[in-house]
Amino acid sequence: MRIFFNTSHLLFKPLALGSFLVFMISATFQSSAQEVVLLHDNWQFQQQGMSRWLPATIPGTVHTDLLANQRIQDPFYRTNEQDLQWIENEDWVYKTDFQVEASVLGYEHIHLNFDGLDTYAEIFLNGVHVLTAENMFRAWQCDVKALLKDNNTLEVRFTSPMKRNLPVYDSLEYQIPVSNNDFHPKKVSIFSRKAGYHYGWDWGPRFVTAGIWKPVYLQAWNGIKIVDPYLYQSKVTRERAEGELRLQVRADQDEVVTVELLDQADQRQILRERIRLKKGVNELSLPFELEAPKLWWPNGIGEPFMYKFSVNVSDKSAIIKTGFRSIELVQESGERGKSFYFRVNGHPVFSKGANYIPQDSFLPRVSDDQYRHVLTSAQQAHMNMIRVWGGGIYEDDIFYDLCDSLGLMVWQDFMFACAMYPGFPGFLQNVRLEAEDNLKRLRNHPSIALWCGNNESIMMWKKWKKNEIKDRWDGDKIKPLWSNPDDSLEITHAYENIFHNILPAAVHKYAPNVPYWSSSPQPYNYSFDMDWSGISGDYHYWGVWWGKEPFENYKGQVKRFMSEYGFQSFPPMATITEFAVPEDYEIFSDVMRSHQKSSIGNGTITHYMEDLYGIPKDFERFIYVNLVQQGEGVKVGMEAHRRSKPYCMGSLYWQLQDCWPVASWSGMDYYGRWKALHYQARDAFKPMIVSATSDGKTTAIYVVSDLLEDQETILNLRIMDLSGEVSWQKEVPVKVTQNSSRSYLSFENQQRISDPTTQVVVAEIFEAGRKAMIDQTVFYYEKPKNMAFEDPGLKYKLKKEGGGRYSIQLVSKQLVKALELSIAGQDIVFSDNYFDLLPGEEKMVTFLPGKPVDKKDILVQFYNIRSK
Ligand code: BMA
Repeated sequence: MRIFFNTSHLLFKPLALGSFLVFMISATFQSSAQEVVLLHDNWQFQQQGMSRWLPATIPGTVHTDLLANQRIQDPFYRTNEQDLQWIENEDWVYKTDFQVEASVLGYEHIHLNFDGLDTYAEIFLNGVHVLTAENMFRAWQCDVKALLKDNNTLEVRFTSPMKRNLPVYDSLEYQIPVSNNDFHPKKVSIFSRKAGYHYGWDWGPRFVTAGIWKPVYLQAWNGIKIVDPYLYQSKVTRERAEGELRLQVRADQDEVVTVELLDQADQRQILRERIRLKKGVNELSLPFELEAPKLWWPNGIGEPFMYKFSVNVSDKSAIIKTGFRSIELVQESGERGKSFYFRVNGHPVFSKGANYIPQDSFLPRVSDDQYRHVLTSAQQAHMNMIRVWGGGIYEDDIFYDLCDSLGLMVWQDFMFACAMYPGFPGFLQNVRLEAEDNLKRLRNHPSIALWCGNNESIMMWKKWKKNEIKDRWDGDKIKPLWSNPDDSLEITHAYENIFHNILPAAVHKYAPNVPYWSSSPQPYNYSFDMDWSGISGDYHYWGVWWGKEPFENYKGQVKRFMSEYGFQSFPPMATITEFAVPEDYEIFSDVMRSHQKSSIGNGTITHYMEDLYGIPKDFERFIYVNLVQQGEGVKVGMEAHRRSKPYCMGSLYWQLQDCWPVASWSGMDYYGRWKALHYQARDAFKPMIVSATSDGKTTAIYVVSDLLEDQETILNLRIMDLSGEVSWQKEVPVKVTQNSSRSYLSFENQQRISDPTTQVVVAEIFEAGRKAMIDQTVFYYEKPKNMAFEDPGLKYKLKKEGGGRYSIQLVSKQLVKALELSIAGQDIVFSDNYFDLLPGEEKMVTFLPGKPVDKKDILVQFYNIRSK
């Protein structure tokens, strides 16, 4: 079972109903002229061709229903994934019987709604075919007024995506290139509009799911219906917000109605107009103005203020939650290329954050608490941007509601990743409608800062065309990439159609105040022959990891906007014990390897470990060192990016979290446990940091500030040995300019550092008057394995603080490297973890456990002694 910490009880709510509930509430309480009837009860499912029906949970997936009925073992346990691949080749049928009350049947209009069907489904109501679905990302509706009775049967027949698409694959003479992340020898994932990661990824298992994965319900109403209300913001300043209330109103007759927009907080009327409706669908666009709006700001810069408006049309009402902000993607030519950054409310913002993948292979079981934990953790790590990566899903409404309220900007990919796509007319139309559905659903969210066409397709296409990456391309030798230049032209045309025609046109039409960027990464919003040096556009840097370059290379590879970079670790032991048993505790065991999907994963982890930390023999110790190396290594990148501001204006590491328990690039694992990386991100992404760097000759101490105002501070620098003896010290008052990065102190290494194995630099920045410490950094010249660390003589005591909180006070005689704290049997987020403890300086770490803690529950690891 998946348990999340830091939340009182893990309510396993089957799904996040988000704005759907808002709709229901407004329907129930604001008008009797409409009603919603959820159809989630009484479902059964069957493998096509088998006689047995089993109970099913809706929303859900075939895999989780099979699991609940004990037809399969836990898909995430040990190597079970391998035994469950048959499920993707079968067809599945779901059915329910339901009653409809006379009061509902009496409505003039009744629609059947599916908010999500995964993926190929035929729907029958009372034996009559009412819908065909073929896109997981779309919502489906149909008029069922004439078919509904007191007692009804609803049947949903799912066709296997493999059965459906293998013939399509076979019918093409050439291959449309797909990366090896699709684990099947015949890569059909691109023909289905279904989450790419379901077909396998280099951090995810292959579970090609099927099912009713989002709510299904009847919607009944009389008279008028409000559809897709949208508050379009054409201009937003501190003084005024201007725009249009755009909506569709469906009317049964010609009539005159009053349309009203009210601020729910104070019932202030923003707009009121009498409108003459025609029978049928009316597209309305009504200008509004709001004086002195409270603005929506990204995390760390200001409050992400949200408004809640009601839109009233005659007797109907809908809710719009939104925030006012202007957002621009600024690409201005300068001496060294072209900028790439987001200007929010006129203010250039350095984007700090991570890439986000879906939270589970089986999406409907992600609870609201899990969304809250993951995104609150991002906000606590001072992130202000999350990139929803294109191999997953357009996320649930609750995801965007949380991003809105936490001040997390969203870089939203359309769902295309690491592949080229077909250009069949039906496919293109499917994509067009998918874009329309999702843009309409999401466009009121102020957090959405960018719509991006795809992940890495254009970059890979360039490589595929050059045939540069044969080694990453050996999964599919079944047929040639293309047999003649026309095939390749066809693929190029499909690309242009989707990413330079259909998607930008849809963004322009339905969410016109959000910028569009056709692929990540790319230097320009595009041409096939681009200069990839990174002097413009966004950049994925994988020299560290794929290229086995040293972490130090993060410093030399700083481009305008780093939208991906990262390094792997295994999850913490508490998570490994969930899927493995002690006999599996070896990274090359079958079980551990099946939870390591990167082709170069284990070899690369050990390569870096050997070089920097040494490889412990003991498995648990190996896991600890792996966590430390991931956190410390990736942090080198984060700091280098921030120091390079304003040349570089974004740092999004790969990846925020996981979709199952696995070795991956994530900072938080599947259970929401913070790895060292997430702690390091929280440290490196603070609004103001002190950061040291050396080019081998000179050491420079930088202060980076993302704040809106200048700050008076004191910068203190010490060079000390491992027992705390200071050989040189300097303190200067520093006025840190708002939104800047600058080196305020430096020294020649040769003059100050005589023995890099025993000396470190400690830099600290304090508020003026030496009040509170803002940030501290410890800088090393040597690899950890070469440092002359000794047994530090660490002492610590546990103290009960108020409100259920505890503190651990730590002190040591020698510098303690990478101190890891954990509490036996509990999942805790500490006020600090995986830190270096300075000799002789007491440090207090606080935490809020779920149950009382005793000193013997405290587990401490540190790097100094490498006995094992
Ligand atoms: C990036 C992503 C993913 C992948 C990751 C790690 O390029 O876009 O496709 O999982 O690298 O290899």
